[in-house]
Amino acid sequence: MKVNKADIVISAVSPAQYPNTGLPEIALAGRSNVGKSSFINTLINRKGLARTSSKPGKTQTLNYYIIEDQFYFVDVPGYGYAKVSKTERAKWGEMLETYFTQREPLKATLCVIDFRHPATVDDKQMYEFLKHFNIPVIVVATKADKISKSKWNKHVKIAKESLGFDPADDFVLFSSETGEGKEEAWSLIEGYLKKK
Ligand SMILES: Nc1nc2c(ncn2[C@@H]2O[C@H](COP(=O)(O)OP(=O)(O)O)[C@@H](O)[C@H]2O)c(=O)[nH]1
Ligand SMILES: [Mg+2]
Repeated sequence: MKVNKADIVISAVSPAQYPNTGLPEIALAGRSNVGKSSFINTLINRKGLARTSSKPGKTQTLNYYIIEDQFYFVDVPGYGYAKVSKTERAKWGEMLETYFTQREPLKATLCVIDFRHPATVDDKQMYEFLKHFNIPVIVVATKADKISKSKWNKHVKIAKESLGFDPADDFVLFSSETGEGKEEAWSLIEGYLKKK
């Protein structure tokens, strides 16, 4: 998709604030700092639309970006927060569960993992959760630029094994630095957007 138009719509703190346009949604799930915001910025060719940070984020909101008036990217801030209270974490977990299990316009979720390291317990849980609820998943292994190409095969194997990857799913090797995987990601996303 050639993107000329992209805007943040809302940072939603509660379901009442989710858009009611009925436009399809593509969510991004993954640990804080893994590269979700960078992924969005890379796909839409905008450096700073989705906020990126080198610090793990604190805000617990679902960030809706409208793309070409056609669909939303929903940036779901990372699980695995160290600094939030138990109560806050439980509340956040509930909000995510409700979103992922009941959100009708949700077409697919990008499960974003760090290509440099094996998937974490949190990554695996998120992946299994999405699979359990039959939510279409695209695994995006990002920061590929940090690994030399000669080691890519080995890292793909490690990533898949540690995640318990289902070969029926799609796996995209990605880098927001080099644009690796950008076209492949777009073509998979567009495939889901076309599905009824
Ligand atoms: N080298 C490299 N750095 C990345 C990549 N993607 C994200 N980063 C960096 O990782 C940090 C966290 O990225 P961000 O997109 O904010 O992660 P988020 O918390 O998942 O939204 C930032 O410093 C980014 O510049 C990538 O593909 N390659
Ligand atoms: Mg982010």
